[in-house]
Amino acid sequence: RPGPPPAELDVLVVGAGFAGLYALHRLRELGHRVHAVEAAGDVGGVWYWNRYPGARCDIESVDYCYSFSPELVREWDWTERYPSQPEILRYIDHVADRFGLREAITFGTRVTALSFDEDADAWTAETEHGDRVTARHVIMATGQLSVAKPPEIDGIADFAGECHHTGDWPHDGVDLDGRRVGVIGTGSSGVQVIPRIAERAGHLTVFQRTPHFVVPAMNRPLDQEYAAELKTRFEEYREQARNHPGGTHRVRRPDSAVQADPRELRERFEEYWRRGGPDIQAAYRDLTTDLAANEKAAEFVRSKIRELVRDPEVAERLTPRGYPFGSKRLVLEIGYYDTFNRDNVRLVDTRTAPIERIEAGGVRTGGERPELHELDVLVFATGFDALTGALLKIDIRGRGGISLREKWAAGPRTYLGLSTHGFPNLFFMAGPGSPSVISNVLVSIEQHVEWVTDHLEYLRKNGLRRSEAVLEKEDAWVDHVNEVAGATLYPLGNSWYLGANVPGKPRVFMPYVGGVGRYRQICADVAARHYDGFETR
Ligand code: NA7
Repeated sequence: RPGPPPAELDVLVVGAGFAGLYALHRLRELGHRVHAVEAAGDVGGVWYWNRYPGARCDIESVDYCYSFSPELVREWDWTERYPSQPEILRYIDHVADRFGLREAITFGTRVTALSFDEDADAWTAETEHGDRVTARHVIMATGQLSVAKPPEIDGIADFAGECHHTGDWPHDGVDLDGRRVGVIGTGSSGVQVIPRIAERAGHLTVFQRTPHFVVPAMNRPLDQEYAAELKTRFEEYREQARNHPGGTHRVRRPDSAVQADPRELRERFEEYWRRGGPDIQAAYRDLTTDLAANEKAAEFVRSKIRELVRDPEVAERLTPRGYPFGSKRLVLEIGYYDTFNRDNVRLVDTRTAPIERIEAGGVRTGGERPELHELDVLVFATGFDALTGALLKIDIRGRGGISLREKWAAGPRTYLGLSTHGFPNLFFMAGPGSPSVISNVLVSIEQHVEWVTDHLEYLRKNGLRRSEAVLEKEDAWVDHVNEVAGATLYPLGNSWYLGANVPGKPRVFMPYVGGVGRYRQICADVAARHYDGFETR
């Protein structure tokens, strides 16, 4: 284990993924005494842990990158439309080297507790190794999808074979060749890993609870001429994304799917399908807000599944119904549907054949035809305790010893997704109540880091030691987050956006879907009004 973190800091950064690294870099440039503590053995955050075969980002590489350094933009070349996990990790590795960040990071060390000392106006952090760090401010860059959530099924410990979660994949890989493999979960991770396992396994059993809406990624080598041209105007290109509702360049077509001529509708959806990627959600203006319009897109995807999957019964099992298209995050595929045309792959629908327990030999399902699915390797692609999981894993105590776990027992409450009343000088990157998880997260992360570091500069210049979100402003923000979500179809999907995948987690729609550009403007206005809504002293 490397040396412990410094005992006294201006700012402690927790986490060394995309957000933590940029926060560390910017604060160091501004002359703060700053250091990061990271549980993993190296930089990368989710990309350090999610090493399963097929792991890939569902945001295009030319967008899934930092923009703060023009030199970095110029010197890095992506190779594919959607970047693979190894390529993203190489990029982050390059960033860490280029800006000499590793020397300011303590790896292999988990922060276990944080408590605020009101007299000192400072936080004390404790780590799993017994280190104690005092810092005026703490930036929580702990990730939105960083706490892997295994399924709650009896008997997992009895399984005699190997068992792995996609979000915590062994670094030396898993031997899949010729083996009997089972995958539980068919969200983004499942849809990525399933085709890659099917190519290698002797037999693959896929356990599906809810069919997701899955559309082609149409991944391909990145057109290098296009990439080079983009570099010549990258700042302008990125500025457009910063002011766009999704932090992207997606153009929402202005007409309504409900009024469209059926043939034209089909042709338009086909065009988006061929192009690949999630832009199909913007094929008509009302797909995310109007159920009848949404159903047209849903019906199109269902028709594609019937075309692509040879066995009609399997196609039917893969067909999503009963919730709106796009209300769970749209899943991008590379060879997913075709996997179910292979002889060595079987799809088990756990709604009709529920998983009863895991046994030494495999997975036992019930229903009309109870069965033991014998397996050598079991893969959980069951998702994450999203947005709040990593924050609530740490025992965070604010003013008067109040605990964040208690404060958020009925769901997270933040002001701007950046901070929470009762916990001064504590800032969240990509927190609940921010648009990050529903946007190009790199655009959101840069905004969070820049806003918070500007705020810390403001406090320093004005000799202020404490900044705390005002309760009424926080309440108003939570109401606003709910109000804008309520005007969309998002809350109708049983997704991790709502905490629905974690039994017992409060059902609260957590991301801010009011738009990245609008959010950015709100945050800028707050700053311009001397950080209105923050009580400083
Ligand atoms: P997701 O999207 O939360 O998907 C998890 C999948 O696991 C989903 O299909 C779940 O079914 C399934 N699941 C979870 N628990 C169980 C149990 N107990 N039994 C059967 N099936 C289960 O996680 P991902 O890792 O795929 O993706 C997360 C995000 O990462 C993604 O949106 C991208 O932004 C990147 P359910 O739908 O809940 O019925």
